[in-house]
Amino acid sequence: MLLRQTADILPSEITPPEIYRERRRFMQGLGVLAAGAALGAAPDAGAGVKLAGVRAGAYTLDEDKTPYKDVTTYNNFYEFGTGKGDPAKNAGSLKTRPWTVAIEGEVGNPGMYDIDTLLKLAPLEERVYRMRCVEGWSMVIPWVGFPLSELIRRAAPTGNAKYVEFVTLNDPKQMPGQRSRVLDWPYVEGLRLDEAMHPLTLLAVGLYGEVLPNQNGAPIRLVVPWKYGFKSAKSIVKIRFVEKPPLTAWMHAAPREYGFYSNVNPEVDHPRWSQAKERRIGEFRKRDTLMFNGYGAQVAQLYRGMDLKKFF
Ligand SMILES: Nc1nc2c(c(=O)[nH]1)N[C@H]1C(S)=C(S)[C@@H](COP(=O)(O)O)O[C@H]1N2
Ligand SMILES: [Mo]
Repeated sequence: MLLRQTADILPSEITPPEIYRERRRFMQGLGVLAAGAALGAAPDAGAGVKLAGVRAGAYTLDEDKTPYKDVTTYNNFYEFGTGKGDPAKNAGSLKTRPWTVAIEGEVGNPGMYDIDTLLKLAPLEERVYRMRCVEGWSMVIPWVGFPLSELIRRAAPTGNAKYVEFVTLNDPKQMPGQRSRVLDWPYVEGLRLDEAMHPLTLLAVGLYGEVLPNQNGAPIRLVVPWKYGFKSAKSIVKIRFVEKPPLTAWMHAAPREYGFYSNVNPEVDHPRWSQAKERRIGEFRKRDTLMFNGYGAQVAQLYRGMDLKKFF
């Protein structure tokens, strides 16, 4: 079943395939693609393809953006290896078309969305967000996407939907890192329904105005800027509405170290290291990590009355 697909389509569209192919032929003529392959760059279909009709979003930042090069070559995406450079090197094997996202569970409108329908679900916005990895590094990334709430509204959660589960593709043929058992695949993440509905919570389909590179979670990934980066699940194939908190991949792997909430909090250390400071990629001197990654004015009320040391 498809969800109100025609009524909600808006004129924001990706570059038509003819133009993309023409550009690719042009670049092939120049030897650009061959050179990229020789350097081991991921031959991902998305790289360099502009997204059309992107509006300036409601949230931006007065901080320098992390260079595109760093955003796309220093990654965590264990499905393609555990080294920071592995995703850029290996994610070329991910096929992002055709791609469907299943909407399941406690909703009035379950169904399958084709990725190209999803791209037209709501106007695409640029959102410049601070991203903080639990490992202690951070970046400022200009994402392109739309609020997850747009999709949730159409899914029409029932009264039993209290949490939302996000599931990444599970296919070791395309994701060679899944042949190793570092995590129990597929990668699963979760949010409380009110966190998922929060206007800051984004479904990202691009960055720097272009289609999302595979290593950043193409064709569609979550972005939750006030939580540690691992909450922002990549290459999503399923969004499930449930009554109980989902068992996330990291909670399953190390329950003492990773809680369900995982809000950025300089006062609650990881059992093996401090979370008080961070290194912004490209900078030398460490910065103080901000409560809720600097988004406290927007999100602190979601956690009023909760002991954040207990609900880490
Ligand atoms: N499916 C999946 N999603 C994932 C990860 C992963 O290994 N697999 N890594 C997470 C972590 S730890 C971080 S910090 C961010 C990194 O996103 P980026 O590489 O786009 O900056 O992706 C998150 N999403
Ligand atoms: Mo991370």
